[in-house]
Amino acid sequence: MTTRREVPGIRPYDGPAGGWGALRATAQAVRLQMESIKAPITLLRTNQPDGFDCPGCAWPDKEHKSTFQFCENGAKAVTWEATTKRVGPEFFENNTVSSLLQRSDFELEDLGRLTHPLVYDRTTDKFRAVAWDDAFARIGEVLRGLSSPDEAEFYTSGRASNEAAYLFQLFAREYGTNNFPDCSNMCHEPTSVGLPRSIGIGKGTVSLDDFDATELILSIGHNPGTNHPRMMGTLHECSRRNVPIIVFNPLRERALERFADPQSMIEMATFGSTRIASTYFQVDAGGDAAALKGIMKALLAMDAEQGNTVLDHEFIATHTQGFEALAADLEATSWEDIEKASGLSREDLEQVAIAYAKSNATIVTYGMGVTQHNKGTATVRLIADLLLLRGNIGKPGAGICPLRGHSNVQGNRTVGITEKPSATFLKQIEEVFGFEPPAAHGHDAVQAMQAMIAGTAKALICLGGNFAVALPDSGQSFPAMGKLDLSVHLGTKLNRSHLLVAKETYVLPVLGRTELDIQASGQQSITVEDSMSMVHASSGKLTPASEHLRSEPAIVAGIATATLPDSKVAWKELIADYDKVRDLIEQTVPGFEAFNERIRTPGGFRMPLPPTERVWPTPSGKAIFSVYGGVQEDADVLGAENVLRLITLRSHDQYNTTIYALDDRYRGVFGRRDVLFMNEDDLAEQGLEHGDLVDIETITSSGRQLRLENITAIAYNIAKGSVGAYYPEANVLVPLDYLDKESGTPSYKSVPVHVLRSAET
Ligand SMILES: Nc1nc2c(c(=O)[nH]1)N[C@H]1C(S)=C(S)[C@@H](COP(=O)(O)OP(=O)(O)OC[C@H]3O[C@@H](n4cnc5c(=O)[nH]c(N)nc54)[C@H](O)[C@@H]3O)O[C@H]1N2
Ligand SMILES: Nc1nc2c(c(=O)[nH]1)N[C@H]1C(S)=C(S)[C@@H](COP(=O)(O)OP(=O)(O)OC[C@H]3O[C@@H](n4cnc5c(=O)[nH]c(N)nc54)[C@H](O)[C@@H]3O)O[C@H]1N2
Ligand SMILES: [Mo]
Repeated sequence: MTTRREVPGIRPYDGPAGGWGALRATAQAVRLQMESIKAPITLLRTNQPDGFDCPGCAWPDKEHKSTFQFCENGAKAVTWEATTKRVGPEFFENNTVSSLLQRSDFELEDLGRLTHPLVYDRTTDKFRAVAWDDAFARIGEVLRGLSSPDEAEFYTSGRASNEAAYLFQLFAREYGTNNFPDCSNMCHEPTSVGLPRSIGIGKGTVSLDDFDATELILSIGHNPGTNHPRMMGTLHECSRRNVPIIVFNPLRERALERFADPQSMIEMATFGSTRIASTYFQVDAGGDAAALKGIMKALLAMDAEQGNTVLDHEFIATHTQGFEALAADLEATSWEDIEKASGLSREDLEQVAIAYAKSNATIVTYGMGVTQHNKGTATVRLIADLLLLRGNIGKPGAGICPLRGHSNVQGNRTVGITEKPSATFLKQIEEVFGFEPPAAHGHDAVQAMQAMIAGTAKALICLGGNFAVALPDSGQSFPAMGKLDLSVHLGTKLNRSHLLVAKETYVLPVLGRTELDIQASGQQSITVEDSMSMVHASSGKLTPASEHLRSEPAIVAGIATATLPDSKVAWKELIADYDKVRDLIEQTVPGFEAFNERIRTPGGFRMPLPPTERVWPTPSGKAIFSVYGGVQEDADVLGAENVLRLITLRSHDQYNTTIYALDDRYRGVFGRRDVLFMNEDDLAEQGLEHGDLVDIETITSSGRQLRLENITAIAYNIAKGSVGAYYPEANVLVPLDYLDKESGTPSYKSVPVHVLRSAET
């Protein structure tokens, strides 16, 4: 390799993921945020039977009663919330909103926990403390004054508990709208839309036990070392059993190559590590559909050659429909197109087909690398097709495993956060509560922002999240926040969306998941549903960050009572005892029978998943194969010259729009985030060198100019033609209308861009 110039903050990382580096980073997170005496106790309570659910990710724990599972990024999430830093009225007295907007996302949240309810005062350009009841009264007044309930948008972050989310949707539906933009719309919506069409339910079908019995794992488009760190323990165990793990990812992610388990005394003592991927395919960004079609095409060819012994024909005949159409489409798709679109060779894909044919039980895991694409829903369905071909759904050790994002994003959907509610759910609401909920479909996240840009949305109530920063095209999304009459944010820490003030803005500080929640009947717990449909209780243990905080359910109830004086819901009683909220969930949502009883057993219970028993809740009662048609997610822009595919991704030190620190250790980036990962050949073709300053420009169909300037291009092991930059900074480059039409999810991971040398300054 040629010697490269030194670029500040860029140093190759040669070790395995995990190991001592992870332990050091955990200690560092604790030191920066917490008193060292409290920290170990707090961390030990994470994911324990009587403790709180880790706010980090939705990966399950073995029955939620195992010994403490070490996880660096879980520790960061917990210490971020349990920090001793505070930001109170005095600080806001001394700082205008305009001045705060100059601070970085990292600096804003690093101010610490919010302590008082705040209202924006336009005359001083400052936030000041406000009494809870005054805030509720005014919010209620504005909401009652809108000319239609559909002028309000109700956003939910996947962090919200089942109880808070259920009350939130109940309030908004009684108020009169189905406008429920939620973070799922930016995340796993292709799963929620695609899987019901294929297998009848929009959730994964595997449990942790299946990983004990699996013979092959295909891991597509997710980065567990950073985003689902507790999954690394599972992958580590599988690898030690010699289960092949075939990875598809344009970037070489260290944790998918080698991992040292901090729980393993031997690996820690010997500085050893375990391979994770048995084979690593650097598929092109957006090339997964082509790759999946290639594997299936090879599989069908093998089946024909080997006397129909490769596919599970009995399963296909008994349990599925649409096989012929899939087979015909695969026949019509040429290897040439597959190779070109995937960036992988026919031989490679045939090898995967051989491994797949050999395995008696296969799991496919996938994340944002699959969903955040123009044809995300269609690609999710191809994953289901691949599994169905060999009967890999509804048998031990096999199944589909979408890696959910937020710790309760799946639960929110289950309890009614959806802009497209089913008729049965609405009927249940009407029967139990005696009001008629609206039936017309509401806005998802992108549509909500489009309505704000158009000026037709007037109020935005956010149950958590950083709405404007998470959405694409900041150049339009940021100013749209200012057009609103009212914005209300329930949050733990200050973020940019709070500062993009509307005519009136309230920031309402909430109790975090780690904190004690005491209501009239005593200490409360909430519930969450993990990626594998396990529902369990979570109870905070820490003293709240401030005596003025309220719980999310209590704040929702406060706003609801002020907005709907004649509400049919007994808000006060529900808040006094969350068991009563759960009783209502039980009465209105299927699968929650004996809810309160079952969450009192350690580990909780599993929501019904009919496909695990080969029951397919589709209209025909069968699992349904899909036809993708072609291999490209969008053929239009590919003809243009020098087009690169921009992937926007998370660093190791970030939680969505929350930036914990500026390092991305496993990718060798330290103290900075203004970089563009590029393949060496792409650098050379563009006449660039490692360390050069570049501007990135999106190729849009609308003619809108989307540009990010003065980013440092760095040579990286990434598929040729694909480039990578950090979210949320790169959101200025993502077009708002460039999305998967079936699910509405933005194509955050395949933005067509030009990369140009920055003008000399
Ligand atoms: N610590 C931490 N944990 C988190 C989060 C966090 O920000 N920080 N966020 C939470 C949330 S909300 C979510 S949704 C999840 C996200 O978890 P992931 O799904 O892991 O999300 P990303 O980091 O955005 O990207 C995942 C991977 O997709 C790859 N990729 C990009 N494009 C493609 C492609 O076209 N094909 C393939 N095969 N791969 C591709 C990228 O290289 C990257 O390795 O994590 C959750 N957990
Ligand atoms: N370019 C690009 N954009 C993306 C993505 C991408 O990969 N690329 N990923 C998308 C995905 S998958 C997602 S899920 C979104 C998420 O994006 P975000 O909206 O950023 O997600 P959150 O982590 O929910 O929001 C962070 C905020 O939640 C608040 N918060 C933290 N804990 C609590 C709590 O307990 N209660 C309340 N009420 N508030 C709390 C804090 O104030 C914090 O500022 O971003 C999407 N945007
Ligand atoms: Mo997400």
